[in-house]
Amino acid sequence: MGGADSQDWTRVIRNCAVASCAGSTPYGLIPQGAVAVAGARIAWAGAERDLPAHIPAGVEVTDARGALLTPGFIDCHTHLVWAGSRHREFEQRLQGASYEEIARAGGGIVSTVAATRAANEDELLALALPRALRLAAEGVTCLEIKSGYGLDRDHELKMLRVARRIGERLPVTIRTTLLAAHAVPPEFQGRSDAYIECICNEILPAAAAARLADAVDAFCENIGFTAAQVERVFARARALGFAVKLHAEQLSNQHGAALAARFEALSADHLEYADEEGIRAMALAGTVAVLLPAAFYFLRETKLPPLELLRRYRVPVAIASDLNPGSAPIASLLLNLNMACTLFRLTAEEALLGVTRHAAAALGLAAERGTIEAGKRADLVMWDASHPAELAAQYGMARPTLILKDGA
Ligand code: DI6
Ligand code: FE
Repeated sequence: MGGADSQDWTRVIRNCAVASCAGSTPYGLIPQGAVAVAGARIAWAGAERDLPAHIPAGVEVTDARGALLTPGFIDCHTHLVWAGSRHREFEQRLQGASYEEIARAGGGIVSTVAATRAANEDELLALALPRALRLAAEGVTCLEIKSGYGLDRDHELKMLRVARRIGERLPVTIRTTLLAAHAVPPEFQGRSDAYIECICNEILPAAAAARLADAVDAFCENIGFTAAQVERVFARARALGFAVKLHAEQLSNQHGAALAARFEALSADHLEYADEEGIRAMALAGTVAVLLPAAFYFLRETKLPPLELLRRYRVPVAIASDLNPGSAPIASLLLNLNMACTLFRLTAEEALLGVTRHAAAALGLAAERGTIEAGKRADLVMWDASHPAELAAQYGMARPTLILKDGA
């Protein structure tokens, strides 16, 4: 893995179990490994025995004493900017109301919209920062944040500005996604096609001009938007140069996965109700499957995503928190790592690749991040653990002891 030319090294972490998440061996594991950093990038990774005998003076050397080293974690699907609370809805669901019934009755996403529209940028930032900090404290060094609770041009752009400001306040790379097609806002109730027109003609161009979004997403669902409506949003988004991703087959089969693949989406997310046609289309398009166990768990869903089909068609599987106030108010990617195995039956290795290498691919960042390989950004996490399977095999005990973001 790269030549051990130590002249431009700034830091070496040695005597560690390196789960590189690269290559094709389990975890890309280098049991007695070492990693050298040069500024913001990984300069070399390999076996401890291949380190140069003499490490130049001035290079900071950390003896990991056998501790586990992983790539920085990437949470590739969150809605963590919002105001208000959905605890009333939680109580309604405990009384037997379903998520869909509540949404159709005007609750759900729309109830968070009112509170988010009423909050200004600074108030939203003050609410969102602690959530992002919780994720960063678990080793998340790259985070995707969606809009979707503004549902008009000014409030959607306000949300995206807040998301960007989180990246200025925390050592976390932020990727922003415009999710104006999340729900129909009150002023367009009963006129969903008119709202789609507003998204295509007003909100998307404004986000493109302001350069506030890295991708465009939509909620393709019977309580969201139809495949035909999503197709109009995606056609406009791609014409404006956006990458796309899609909330697909979360509660029913709308053939959203195949639609996402047709637009060469970076990812299709949720996928509990995806069928073989959709999975095959994703495989051919290189679209990543993002599974969201916290939403499955919190909504007490029973239909498991088709993991065997995803494996058979070799579709990369990512795992993300889906952190949002309604369906996944759980600010922990580590818990999702465990639930990916306990609920969805991923292996511990698949789950770790799901929050590193495949999560990077779901954000279009595979060339830069997600594995410990020479040339990639030096986003690294050392853990008070010694084997990578420990991270999925428990919750709340394995903690980061060192987090490097771009080498610092
Ligand atoms: N699917 C979800 O589970 C979230 N958004 C989506 O499209 C729910 C968002 C919310 O309930 O606030
Ligand atoms: Fe989501």
